[in-house]
Amino acid sequence: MTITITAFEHSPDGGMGLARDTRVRWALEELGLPYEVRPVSFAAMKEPAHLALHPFGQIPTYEEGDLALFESGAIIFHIATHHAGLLPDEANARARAVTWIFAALNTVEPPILELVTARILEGDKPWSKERMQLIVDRICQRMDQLSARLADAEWLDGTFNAGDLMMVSVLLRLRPSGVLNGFPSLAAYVARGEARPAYQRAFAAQLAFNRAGSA
Ligand code: GTB
Repeated sequence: MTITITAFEHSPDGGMGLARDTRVRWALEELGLPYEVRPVSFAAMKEPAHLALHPFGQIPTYEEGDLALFESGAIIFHIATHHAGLLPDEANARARAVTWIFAALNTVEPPILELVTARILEGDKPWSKERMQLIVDRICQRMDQLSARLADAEWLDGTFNAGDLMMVSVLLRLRPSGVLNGFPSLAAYVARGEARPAYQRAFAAQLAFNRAGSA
């Protein structure tokens, strides 16, 4: 059955790979699963046809036969549980990998998103600088804890799995702020993720897609 995902028709980042279709593409590339991408404009995202797929009018979505999913975490969890290669076989290791997916989305991503939102929506407020510093402090606390856990390991728990894919994807969003540079072991961890051929293919595909869209 054909897998179809949705992506921005024109990503605001111009193809830097920060929109969340990239992480879904990455998971599909890791598993060698072919997929199609349907571009969606900002206007179309809020139209009934797309809202039927995604109640919040966002990308990415995932369609395969009768199944329609939204939320990048749920999509990657679905892909990883239905195809071998992104989750360990051993039950406890598998549960720990799933824990890292949740940790990336629930514990690490929120303050990173808060920083992005504060920059875009509150950057002109008189209190913006102080608020931004508070958010950066919260992010740094998480980065300290994460780098302590990663220590000298290559990946978070044994071999690369969907937990690392999600964590690297979340940390990539932090890079434009420069905060990641303060955590060399995490910057190296992200670079290891980016160096994976599947990530490279996913990144190149979304870049080509964005360039074609803006041509
Ligand atoms: N929790 C959902 C998930 O994980 O799938 C969040 C989905 C989401 O935020 N989608 C965004 C979206 O559709 C795109 S990825 N936004 C349009 C809207 O809400 O109307 C977030 C994103 C957007 C832009 C950049 N960028 O340009 O750098 C990076 C990330």
